Amino acid sequence: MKENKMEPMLHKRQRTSWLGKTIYSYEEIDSTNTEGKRLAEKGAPHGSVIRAQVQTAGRGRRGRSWSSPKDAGIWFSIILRPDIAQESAPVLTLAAAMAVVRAIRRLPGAKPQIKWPNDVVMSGKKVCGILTEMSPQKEGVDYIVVGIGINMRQQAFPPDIIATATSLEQELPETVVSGEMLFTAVLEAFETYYDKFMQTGDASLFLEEYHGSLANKDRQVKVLDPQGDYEGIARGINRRGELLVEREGTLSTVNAGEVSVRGIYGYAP
Ligand code: BTX
Repeated sequence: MKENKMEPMLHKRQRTSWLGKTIYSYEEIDSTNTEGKRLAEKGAPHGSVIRAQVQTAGRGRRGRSWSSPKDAGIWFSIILRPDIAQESAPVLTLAAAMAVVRAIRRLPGAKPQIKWPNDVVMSGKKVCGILTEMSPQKEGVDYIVVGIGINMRQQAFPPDIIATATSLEQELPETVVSGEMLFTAVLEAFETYYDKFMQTGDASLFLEEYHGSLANKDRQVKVLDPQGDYEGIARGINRRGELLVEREGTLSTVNAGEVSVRGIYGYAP
């Protein structure tokens, strides 16, 4: 199928019931999240997926960039239009991380874990990042774009991330990874976790499963808090998706922001 740089190919899928029924597929785009927002503003329906072979301006959180070389990974975004409170939106990042973990676990020998809130790691390095962006309205949300980037084929990374990034091919040199199968598996799994989320409006229906994949759990963490950084032991998440950090016998909740886990990405004071 021929794809045009400017005009997306539209694909229809069968294996999910509502997610990815329409897929906007680009050879090249600035960022699938940015395009997702543009399409959502024009009325693209719930469950639309935007995918690109290369992103020229892939984005992370807080203006950071996301390295997205051509065909080296799966770079895509999902448009969602749930009837939920704005405070519930961050749980979708957790649902997406669960979906990626479940899909990667299908690969023989793979042991992915979640680094709360938005990374999936293998051997302590980032193999996937998730960026959830919301368009609020007076009550609730207009739409949410959940962007997922999974590193697949990189054998090398730019110098600034070489120590912290990894790819499926680096982690599983013996395994032939099909990008299409992985992409489909993530969509199928995301649909499952999203539907659980919508039953309760929170993470309660996948909380225990989440804890089983949480790299932070019972580990020393450093919370970079605007009111002052502190360290403690991460004990898991609550149903709102907040991280529970124990310090001096009391539990604090961390609802967003930066959390370093000792031993992951070099936090080793
Ligand atoms: P983040 O802010 O948690 O992480 C961004 C940081 O991760 C960067 O500052 C850099 O240090 C590191 N990094 C950059 N590229 C990579 C990479 N390929 N692998 C590992 N580490 C990297 C994470 O934000 C959220 C990323 C979401 C990416 C998806 S791709 C599809 C969608 N479109 C889009 O523009 N973003 C999302």
